[in-house]
Amino acid sequence: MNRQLFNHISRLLCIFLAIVTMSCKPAENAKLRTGYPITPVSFTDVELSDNFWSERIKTNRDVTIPFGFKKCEEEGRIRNFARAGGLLEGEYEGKMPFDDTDVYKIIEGASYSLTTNPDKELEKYIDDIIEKIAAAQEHDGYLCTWKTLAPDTTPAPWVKPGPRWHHLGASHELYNAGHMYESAFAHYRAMGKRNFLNIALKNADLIAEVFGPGKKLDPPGHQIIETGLVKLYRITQDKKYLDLAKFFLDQRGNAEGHKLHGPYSQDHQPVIEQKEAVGHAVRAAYMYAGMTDIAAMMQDLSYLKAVDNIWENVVSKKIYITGGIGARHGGESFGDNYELPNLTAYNETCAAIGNIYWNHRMFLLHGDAKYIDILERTLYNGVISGVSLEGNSFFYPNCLESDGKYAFNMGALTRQPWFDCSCCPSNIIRFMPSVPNYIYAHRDDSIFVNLFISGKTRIDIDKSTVEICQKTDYPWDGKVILKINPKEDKKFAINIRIPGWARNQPVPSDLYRYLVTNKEKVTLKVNGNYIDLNMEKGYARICRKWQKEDIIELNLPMPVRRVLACERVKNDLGRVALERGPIVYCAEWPDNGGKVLDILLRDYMPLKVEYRGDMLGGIAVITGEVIHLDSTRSVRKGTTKSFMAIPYYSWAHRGVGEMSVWLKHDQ
Ligand code: FUB
Ligand code: ZN
Repeated sequence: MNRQLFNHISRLLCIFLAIVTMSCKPAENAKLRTGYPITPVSFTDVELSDNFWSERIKTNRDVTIPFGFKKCEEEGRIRNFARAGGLLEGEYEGKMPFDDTDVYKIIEGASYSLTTNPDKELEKYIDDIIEKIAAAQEHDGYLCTWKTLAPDTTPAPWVKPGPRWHHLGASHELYNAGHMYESAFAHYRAMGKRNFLNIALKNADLIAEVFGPGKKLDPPGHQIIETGLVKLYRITQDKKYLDLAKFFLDQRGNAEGHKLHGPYSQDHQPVIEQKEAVGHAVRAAYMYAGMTDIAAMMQDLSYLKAVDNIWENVVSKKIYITGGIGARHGGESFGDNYELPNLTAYNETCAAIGNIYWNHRMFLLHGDAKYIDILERTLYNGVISGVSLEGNSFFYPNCLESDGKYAFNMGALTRQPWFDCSCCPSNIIRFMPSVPNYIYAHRDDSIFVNLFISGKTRIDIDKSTVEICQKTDYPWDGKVILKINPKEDKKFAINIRIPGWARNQPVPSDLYRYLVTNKEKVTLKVNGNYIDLNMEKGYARICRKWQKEDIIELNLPMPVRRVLACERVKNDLGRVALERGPIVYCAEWPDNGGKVLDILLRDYMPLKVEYRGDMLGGIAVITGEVIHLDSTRSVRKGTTKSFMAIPYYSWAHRGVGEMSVWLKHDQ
């Protein structure tokens, strides 16, 4: 080849490589199309200024993310990548076949966190880990450090050693891949860099070569690759990834081509025929999220019908009042309909997070506030209970009752700093910075205000931009002020969610109900004038020509509510729970003379609310009087004592002892 031609080709190659690896602006990446009729406003366009979530997100950034990376360093998760890549000598160190996923999940959380709080050192640290991940990737794209380093051994007794793709029901190879895609998507979206994304795409290309019609037909034992592949499709618009996601889902329940993994892995029946939530709850929640993606993006009516059916089943028979799902420790699984024990409730933190991912998608598909009601209940209760206020200890299961003796949290009676299987801490890390994603959404000329959290946002609708500034003390107070600033006078609709709890409906089913109907009305004002609530699918819809500085004032009365469960929930019979606004309460031993399981709360006993800035990071407490039942007597007699309930998420910060969400009650 002559020198000139060589130089010319080299120049072209350089330009090509520059284009391929070029960073786009993070903000542009953040707006990747979802394929849903409704588009969420990206967290990169939402700036929080509240006291509740900002604090938690900051703790996640300052404490939990560095803590998680440190644990991954200490326990060899990062060394595994270096070893698999030949950068370091040594063996696989993990205790689980999916230890790689914790690193991916922490990179995901850290990437989101970097968009709001740039930090060059952290960015460089992540890039260094990505180099190790790249080194660990085999030439054809395969990536799973355990299989590369020690295919003939097993990190855990329940998974069989063997070559690639062996024992897929338990090997977690495709689960590893799915978390990698989710993380690479987040990293690309947040940082605009392709270094991680390229690894993910190469791996997905391999998987698309190996699996598919006429090739390997096994679906993974543990879902998540489905939503991960959909995200790769969103970036690349390469339909092969979307088709592969659907293929994996379609293979479930199809015994031709693989031995069914069974109900534990939701592999007992074709997914489009499934009506009841069964099996391992995290697997299920991720799968339902993936199915909702397929229903929306491929406009597949059979998938739509299936997710609608399963959702009805969960919401009317299988969800805890905290939004937790997955009642049983055995198999980390859903129980039977109405099987919702309190002391032994499993409610894995990951399952609650999965429930949020799923319900958000259901909202984006249907535009109904009932999905956000479930999302909000889960967010304020069943998810954040999973991490301590200090951000460095965790619940894996989230029980609704403690006797101070049953070691429900992987052998411990309270939160633990980490677990051999650390899926829950790393899921908290990846989820927390994305909370601002769930506040606003838009469709055509309509804006949705879903959550009440102080801050500012800019929303592009119908070729224009609207700024919204939200002020509220939610979840402690139900007053919300929204200042609307369209770029120019413009007619559009603002749909403000009126939470189910403010409409006398704790959940969108008859699983739970309030003891007494609250007669106080939700009110709405525009520029100081009361307006009627024009309700549509759980939203008060205000359609008008908006002008700069228009003000909406929403008032959601927040009395203390007593909640009853439907009679078929045996464990809650004769019991009452307390709620205020979106917060579920519990009674804990330090506030109630050391005991709470003997409490009887009479229905007529008045309850008060008091904000205590000095307690548990600042909480509204509920106080009153209760009877502590005398266990030696058969009749309901006992001693009247003062009572205090605290938000459920804030329990277990003051030592081990009794706690209960459901308290005995009578009239
Ligand atoms: O199997 C991977 C993760 O570990 C699951 O999602 C959790 O339930 C835990 O078993
Ligand atoms: Zn978990």
